[in-house]
Amino acid sequence: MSKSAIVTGISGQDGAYLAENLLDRGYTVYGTYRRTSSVNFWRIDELGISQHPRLKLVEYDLTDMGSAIRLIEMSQATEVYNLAAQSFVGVSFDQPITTGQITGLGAAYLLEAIRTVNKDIRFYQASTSEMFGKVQAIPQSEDTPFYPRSPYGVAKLYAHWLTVNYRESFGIFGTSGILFNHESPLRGREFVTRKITDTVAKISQGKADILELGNLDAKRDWGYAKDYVEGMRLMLQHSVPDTYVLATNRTETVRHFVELAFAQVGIFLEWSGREENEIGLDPKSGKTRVRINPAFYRPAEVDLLIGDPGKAERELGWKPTVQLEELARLMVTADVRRNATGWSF
Ligand code: NDP
Ligand code: GDR
Repeated sequence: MSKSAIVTGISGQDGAYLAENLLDRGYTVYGTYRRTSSVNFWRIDELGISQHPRLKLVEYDLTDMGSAIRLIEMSQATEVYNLAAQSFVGVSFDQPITTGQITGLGAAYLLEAIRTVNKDIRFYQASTSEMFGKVQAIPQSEDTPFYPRSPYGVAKLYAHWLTVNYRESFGIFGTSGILFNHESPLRGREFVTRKITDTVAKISQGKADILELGNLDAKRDWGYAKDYVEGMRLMLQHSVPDTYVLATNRTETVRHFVELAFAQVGIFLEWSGREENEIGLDPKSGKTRVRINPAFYRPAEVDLLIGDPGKAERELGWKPTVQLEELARLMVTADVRRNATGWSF
């Protein structure tokens, strides 16, 4: 009989790639989504798996204990990947309580259901480098102290520690993956890389004039989402539950990613001005293509993230395979194609 796994947040970037990965390996995947008047499955449609006979789409409320128990019972799953979350850091400052309920407590309902129904189920919690926030060491590893800088980071820290606590208190196979930023053509457009690549594609086709951004100096360790979902899978195949960092160990500024993306369409930006007055100019056309909009600044920023994936490399054999230059190319290419056909999510 094929293995069954639950993937919460099937409509998101990682949910879609993880489902694809597990289906390819013969799993039956129970992918959960939230009830809305019109559910959007564009990512699993784009991957061509939405009609897969072993993909079961299940409506699921992350904050309903009964739903959690029924989901675990009905699916007979042996692995649960908890990916669903209010995952946008910026929004969490405006919606801290909802973020806590979904991103934090959402994990608690699943852990309680596992504890109640079947303690042998393996649980993966989607933890984040945002828990390091105001970083206490460079690079950040599993041993670096946490200091979250947003309600999102705080909520994720609750879910992380609860996973560790259920491991230690109840012997549950609870594993926490502390993943650094990972991107792809399936990234949501509210996140900075995809906002950049989508706008660059539109500018290259005369469909937009300018890209407005917040803090260009923030530094992130960006990897490729498909590599990272494989890391999640490997964590649940390991002999013992644990905590692992997945990262590339390279950090770059938002400004650098902007340059990489524009270069893909033959625009080599020149920067002038400082801070809120900084602009990125296309010297060929003489047009300003990048401008700062303070509305995109955050009340508290995470300035620099760079992860040490050494433990995952040693114990899981995991390695990132895609460099940032290639990632920018993949994303701009996808957005150029989408925008050319008038389709753009
Ligand atoms: P996405 O934002 O692309 O996907 C989030 C998923 O959660 C979507 O399926 C979304 O559904 C669902 N969701 C959001 N709010 C609710 C809600 N109220 N009830 C039910 N479902 C909800 O995130 P990613 O795929 O990028 O990330 C996956 C997980 O990994 C998240 O938990 C994220 O916080 C975490 N993470 C991500 C990193 C990254 O760089 N991508 C790095 C580290 C951690 P809908 O489509 O309906 O909105
Ligand atoms: P992040 O990703 O907050 O790191 O969280 P995001 O892409 O939103 O921001 C990265 C950095 O870019 C700066 N920035 C902007 N960000 C957005 N979204 N829009 C802008 O216009 C803009 N201008 C500058 C931000 O200030 C920030 O410094 C992501 C999410 O996927 C989380 O769920 C995940 O946990 C972490 O990555 C790891």
